[in-house]
Amino acid sequence: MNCPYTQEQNSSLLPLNTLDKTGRHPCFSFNAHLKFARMHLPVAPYCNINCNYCNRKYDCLHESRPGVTSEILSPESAHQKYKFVKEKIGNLSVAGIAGPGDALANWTNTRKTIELIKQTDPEVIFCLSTNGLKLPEYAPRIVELGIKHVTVTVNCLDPEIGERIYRFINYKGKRYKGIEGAGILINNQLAGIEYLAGCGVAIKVNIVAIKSINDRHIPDIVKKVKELGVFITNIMPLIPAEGSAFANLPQISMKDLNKLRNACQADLQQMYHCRQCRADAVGLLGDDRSFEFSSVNKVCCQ
Ligand code: CLF
Ligand code: SF4
Repeated sequence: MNCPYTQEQNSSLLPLNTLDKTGRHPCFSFNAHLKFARMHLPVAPYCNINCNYCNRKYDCLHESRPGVTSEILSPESAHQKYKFVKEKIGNLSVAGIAGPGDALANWTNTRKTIELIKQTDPEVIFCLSTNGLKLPEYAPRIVELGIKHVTVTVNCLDPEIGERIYRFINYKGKRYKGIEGAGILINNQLAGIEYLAGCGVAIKVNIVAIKSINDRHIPDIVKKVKELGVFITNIMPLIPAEGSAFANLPQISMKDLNKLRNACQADLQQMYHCRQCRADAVGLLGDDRSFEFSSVNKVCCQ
């Protein structure tokens, strides 16, 4: 799957109109993360796969991890909220769609939200986060919409490892499990990444490090996605979420995680400053203000 727009790109050859934005993106640029804020618009409730580490039912304002949000917004309310937050946070540079499900499994909402915000703020950087299953279908539309920053979570290249991480995928009206499901997911992720990178989109690959399941395989993932033109990888520790299949798995230690990141840094730029944000996070990466801007005024898990 090759991008029809440009012949060849790689991370060091991102076009200037992408690189200019990357310098203001707090996740893609370490230097930007203390200066620029991001806002997640939780307009994507559905997901088309089932990762064993995910539990989106657990909504808690004290909980900070991907998949958690206090409210789901329509594209129109997300647009209203964006305008409100932009007035209060002048250094807001990124509008991101990071769930709580999958941005591409909710494409109508995702596209509409981006179109509405673009009319108000043509300078904002749009950012999408996806499991990648629908990338072959939507990558051309991502490019057409002018999105220059995309994150794809790739936890393995080998379907035999994948069947231990993904319970199932729902694809083109059918449910696939085991090696077959993991194989389709991995193929789609890699094809979509190659296409987007070829079109000059900056790609970050998130990798969830899961002890004794994929941790030793991670350097191979980094090498492979580098070949495909990925800009940066973000190796994150598993958060054993209550109620998920991996609730009782041990977490990788920060020492081992950083060892892994340092080893992979020899191949490709690594992200060290990820905060594993909520799907409705607002503010600087290190200063989540989502509670301040949530219309759901409740406190849970006291
Ligand atoms: Fe959001 Fe993700 Fe875009 Fe950033 S988060 S969609 S790339 S704007 Fe950033 Fe948060 Fe880590 Fe994600 S700190 S979890 S890497
Ligand atoms: Fe949960 Fe994201 Fe996996 Fe979907 S892709 S099951 S939302 S972690």
